[in-house]
Amino acid sequence: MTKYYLAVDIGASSGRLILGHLENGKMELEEVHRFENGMVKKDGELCWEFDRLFQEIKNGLKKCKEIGKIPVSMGVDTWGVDFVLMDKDDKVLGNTVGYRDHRNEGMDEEVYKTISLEDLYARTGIQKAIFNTVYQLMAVKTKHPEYLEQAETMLHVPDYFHYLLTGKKTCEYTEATTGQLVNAETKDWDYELIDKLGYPRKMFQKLIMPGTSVGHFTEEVKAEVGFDVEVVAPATHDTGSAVLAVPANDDDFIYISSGTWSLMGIEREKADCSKKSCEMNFTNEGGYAGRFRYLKNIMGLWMIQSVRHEYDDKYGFAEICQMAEEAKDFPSRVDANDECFLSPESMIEEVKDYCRRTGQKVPETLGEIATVIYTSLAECYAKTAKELEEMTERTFSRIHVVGGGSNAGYLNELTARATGKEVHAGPGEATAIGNITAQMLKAEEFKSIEEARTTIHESFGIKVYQA
Ligand code: LRH
Repeated sequence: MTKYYLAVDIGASSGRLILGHLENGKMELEEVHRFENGMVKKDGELCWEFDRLFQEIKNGLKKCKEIGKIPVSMGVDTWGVDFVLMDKDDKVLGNTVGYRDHRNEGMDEEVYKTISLEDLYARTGIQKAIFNTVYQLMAVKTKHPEYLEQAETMLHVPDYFHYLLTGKKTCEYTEATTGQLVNAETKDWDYELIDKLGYPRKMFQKLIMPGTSVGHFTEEVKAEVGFDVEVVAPATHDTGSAVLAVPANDDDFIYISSGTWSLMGIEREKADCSKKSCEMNFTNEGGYAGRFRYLKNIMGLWMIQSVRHEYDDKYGFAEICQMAEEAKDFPSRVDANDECFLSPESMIEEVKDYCRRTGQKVPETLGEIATVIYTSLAECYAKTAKELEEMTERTFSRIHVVGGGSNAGYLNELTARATGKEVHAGPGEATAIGNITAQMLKAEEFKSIEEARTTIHESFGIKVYQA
C-alpha cells in the first residue's frame, strides 16, 4: 500500500495541501488543495485570517478523504515570527496581527532600553528585523499590556494550527528561532532574556525538534474530516523546510529560498554570533537536525507580488517577467532591503518615489517597474554572495534557487550574470517537499538527509543557468 505524507504549506500569499509519496525511488507530489492568503485590515491593523485558514486546512483534509488518500502523517509549516497569545480558556487575545503591521515601529528602541542590539545578537544569533517576535511582543506590551497579563500561552502560527488540529500545545524549534528569543548556544528559550524584557515565562511552551510527534486529531476535527492522522512537526518555519529540500549534498553552493522573501545563505553546524556578523546583519536560523541557516532576508518577490496586485492581478508572473525583459535597459535601481518596501501603501509609488529621491529615472510602465525590481534583486543577491564569501573566507561556485520564485526565469538569468555563478533553479515546491521529507525521515523512509536530498535531486527537474 502506498504511504502518503501530507504537507500543509502556508506562505504569505497562498496555502497548499500537498501529498507526497515514494514510487520507484522517486518522490511524487500531488496538490490536493490550494487557497489564497494575505493580510487584511481589521480595526486599522494588518491581520491574518486564522479561522479561514484553519477551515481551508480542514477542506483540504476532506479532499484527501474524498480521493481515498489518507496520509500516514501530516505537518504544517508557515512563515516565521508571527504568533497568537491565548488566555486561561485558550481564547486568542486581541487581533491576529501580522508582521507587516505598523505596530512594530519604534519597538527596537524600546527593546534596546533593556538590552543592546549587539547583546541581543550575541545571545540569539538572529538578525535584526523590526518584525521579529521580540519586537512584536514589545508592541503588545506597550500598546496592550492587558493581553500580556492575561496570556497563558504563546504559539507561533504553525504551532497554533497544530494545536487546533490536536489540542496539544507545542513550540517547534525552527520557527521559534525566528522570533529572536531562543539562545543559539543552548537551542532553548533564552529565559534570562525573556525575564529581562518582562515577557511572562509561563507562556513559552517547551520546544520540540522537527520530527517530533505532536499528537492525533481532536474528536472534533476527526468528526469533521472523517479520519484521524498523526501530526508530526516538520521544520515548521517554511525556510527551514525549503532548505532541507535543496537538491545537493556537497557544500559548494549558496541557496536562495525564493518566495515572498528571498532567503539567501548557507548551512552551518555552528552559529556565528560575532560582532562582524551582527554588523553585516546575517542571521543564524535554527534548522533541521540542529544545523543553522546562515543567511540574509532579502525583500524578495513581495515587491513584484505587490505591484502585480496593484494591477488587479491582471498579469501572470511569467508575463511580468517578459515585460521586464522587454524593458531591460531601464537604468534605475533600488535597495531591495530598504524598510520603505516592507509595507508601503502602494509599492508602485514607493519604487517610483525611491528613484525620484535618489535622482534616478522614474519608471512608468509595469515592465519598467518590474525590471527595476528584478535587476535590483539580482544586484542584492550578488552583494550578499560576496558578503557570505567574506564571512566564511571561501568561495562558492553555484547558487540553488528553490521555492516558487525559482520559476522566475528572467530573475535567474540576471542572478547568474550579476553573481558570476551557475544558477540551479528548482524544485518550485521545495517547502512542501522539505515538510514531507521531515515526516519521511521520521518514518524511516530515508536513512539520512543525504539520501533524502539525492532522491529530491533525482525526482524534480532542475534548470541550470550559466553565469
Ligand atoms: C519566509 C519567512 C522568512 C521570515 C518571514 C517573516 O516566508 O518565513 O523566513 O523572515 O517569512
